[in-house]
Amino acid sequence: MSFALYQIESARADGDQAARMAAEVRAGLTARPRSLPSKYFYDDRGSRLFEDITRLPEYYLTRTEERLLAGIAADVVARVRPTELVELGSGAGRKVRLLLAAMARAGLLERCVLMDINASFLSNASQALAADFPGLKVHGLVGDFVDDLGLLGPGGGRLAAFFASTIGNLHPAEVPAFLARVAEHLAPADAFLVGVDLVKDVASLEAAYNDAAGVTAEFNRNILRVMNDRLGADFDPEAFEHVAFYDPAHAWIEMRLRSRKLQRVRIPAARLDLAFEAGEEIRTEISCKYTRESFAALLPGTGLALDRWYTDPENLFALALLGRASATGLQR
Ligand code: SAH
Ligand code: AVI
Repeated sequence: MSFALYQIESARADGDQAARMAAEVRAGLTARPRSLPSKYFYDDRGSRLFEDITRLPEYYLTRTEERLLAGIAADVVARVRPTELVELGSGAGRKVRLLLAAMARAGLLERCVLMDINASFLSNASQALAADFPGLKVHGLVGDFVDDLGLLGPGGGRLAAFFASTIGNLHPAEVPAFLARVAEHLAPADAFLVGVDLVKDVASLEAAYNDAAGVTAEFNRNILRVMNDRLGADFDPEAFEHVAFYDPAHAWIEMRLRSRKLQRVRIPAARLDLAFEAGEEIRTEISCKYTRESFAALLPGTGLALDRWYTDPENLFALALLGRASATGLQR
């Protein structure tokens, strides 16, 4: 008889999380332009909608990254020789399997740590990995990869991964500090593998965020349902229109929700009573697109340096393998 080995830990108590969410939402919706933090897309419905997005014909990101990863997993494992794999923002935890399999083939696999803000997706993904990789110790961390990285503890034999171009959902000004915090949890021979969506023609970029089936629009509006469920708000999601466009000056896709009419919204837990004009918008997400140069420009001073830059033949997406700056011999 064999036991699936997995355990789940939470970064913070539910009450603390609710208070933080209320404060963040209040700050975002009272600022101009109004915004909501994109991490609040991901309740169970939002996470399922993201999974649906990954299968859309227009959304080239997931299939391109998965193919690329399948081709380089053995090379990455041979270079880093990790015994532990960490995935930040793990979602359904599918891609990580390609690295775990390569680690198992190399006789290295011991432990996997998944971190996500969605507790039930995290628990399902942890359980499934523990069942499918016998003997693997799986640790699920419910937390925010911006604020709760301390839960990871010190590195050593660690390969951390951040797929999907989720790094693009951070403002570029926040990325160096984020990378520096990741570096604090890596030992000198450890590494960080980061999925990066690349700058390309505007039509392909905009199609990926304006799919014909309307799944991205539902995903976008889901953030309002999350506000209703968790903060007692009375948003009518259908009274907001999905907007997504490429901003070449910032090299990011911006998603917004545009009020279809003059309307009033109450959010009791955030102590808000808001009036939206017809046409008024809430920014819900940025999704930054990089080149090798613009991504490399974020690294100096972070303690991480670019070791390998893997791309697909069409140059749609990249996986950047980052090592500790001192360990790769480059300047910090
Ligand atoms: N890694 C998966 C899922 C990517 S979707 C893939 O490659 O397909 C982004 C994931 O990050 C979601 O599962 C979401 O719940 C999680 N997420 C978003 N913001 C987060 C945050 N601030 N902290 C922790 N997890 C977050
Ligand atoms: C998770 N993240 C990388 C996705 C993206 O493409 O920025 C989220 C998403 N937003 C709209 N479609 C998908």
